[in-house]
Amino acid sequence: MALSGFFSRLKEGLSRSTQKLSSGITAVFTKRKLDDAALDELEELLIGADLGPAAAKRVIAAFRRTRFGDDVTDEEIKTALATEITTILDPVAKPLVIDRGHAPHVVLVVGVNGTGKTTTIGKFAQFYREQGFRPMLVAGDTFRAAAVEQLQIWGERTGAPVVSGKPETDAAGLAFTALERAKREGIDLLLIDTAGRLHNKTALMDELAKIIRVIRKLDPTAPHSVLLVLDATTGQNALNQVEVFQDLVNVDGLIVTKLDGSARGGVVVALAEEFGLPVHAVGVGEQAGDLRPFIAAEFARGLVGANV
Ligand SMILES: Nc1nc2c(ncn2[C@@H]2O[C@H](COP(=O)(O)OP(=O)(O)OP(=O)(O)O)[C@@H](O)[C@H]2O)c(=O)[nH]1
Ligand SMILES: [Mg+2]
Repeated sequence: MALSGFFSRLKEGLSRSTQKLSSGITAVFTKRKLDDAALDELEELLIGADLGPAAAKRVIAAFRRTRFGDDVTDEEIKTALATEITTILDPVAKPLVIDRGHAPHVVLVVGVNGTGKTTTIGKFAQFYREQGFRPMLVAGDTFRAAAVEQLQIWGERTGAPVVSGKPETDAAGLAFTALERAKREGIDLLLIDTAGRLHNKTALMDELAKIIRVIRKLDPTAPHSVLLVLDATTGQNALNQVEVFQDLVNVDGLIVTKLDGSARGGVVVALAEEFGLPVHAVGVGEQAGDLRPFIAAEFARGLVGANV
C-alpha cells in the first residue's frame, strides 16, 4: 500500500481522537484569541484525547512561548500543535533493525492477551521477507491450542517456516529447539510468540524468564529484541501494561496495534512522553501488509486533524 493510502487509513482510525480534538480546537479558537483560558481549554482537550497530563503540559508550555497573532486560524493552531506533538514522537520513531550478524536475530514478542502479538509476528514475517530476510516463527504460546494453528496459518500465508509443539509443550524447550534449527538452516530472524495470559503474573514471569535463560545457552546475546505489543484501543491502560511488562522483562521496543479501528491514538504520545521506548511499527489492520513504520510527523498531523 502506498504511504498516502496508509496515512488515510491511519487518519480514519484516528478519527475518534481527531474529531474530538479537531472540533474542540475549532470551538475554542473561534470564540477568542489564544489567551490563557483558551490554552487551559486546549490542555484539557489534549488530556481528553489520551495524550496524558505530562505531554499535554509540554505542548501547552511550548504554545505559551509562541507568539500567535490575534488573527490566528484554527488550521494554523492545528499545524502548530502537530509540530509540537512531532517533537515528542520523533525520538521514539525508530524502525526495528534486524542484524544479520546475529544469525539469527532473535525477537521475543510479549504482551497481554488479544493485543495482536500473533498477528504482528505474521505481519513481521511478511515485511521482512519482502526485505530479503529469512524469518522463522516459533509458536511459543503453548497455552492455547488455537494459538499454534493461528501461527501456522501465518506461516503458510507468508512462506515462513513455523516451529510448534503439542499443546502444553514447554515453551522454553520449544524456543531452544527452534533456535538450534534456525542456526542450522541459515535463518536471519527468529520471531518467538508467547502466551498473553498464564495463570498469574508470576507464572508469566517464570515462563518468559525461562525462555530467555534457555535460548541464552545457544546464544548469550539473545533475545536481541524484546517487543511489547499494545492495543491502542485500550487507551491509558496501555501505560499500565508497559509498567507491568517492564517488571517482567527488559522491554526494548513497542508495537502499537489497532490504530485503524476506533483507536485512541493519543496514547502513543503519552507512551512516548512517559517511557521513551522506541515505537517500531504500528498496526493498521488484520492483513499481512497492515504493519507500517511509525512516522512521527504524519501520525501527529493525523491525530490533530491537520491538513497534510
Ligand atoms: N483492526 C485490527 N485488528 C488487529 C490488529 N492487530 C491484531 N488485530 C486483531 O486482534 C485480534 C487479536 O490478535 P492476536 O494476534 O490473536 O492477539 P494476541 O496478542 O496474539 O492474543 P493472544 O494470543 O490471545 O494473547 C485478532 O482478531 C487480530 O486479527 C490491527 O492492527 N488492527
Ligand atoms: Mg497470540
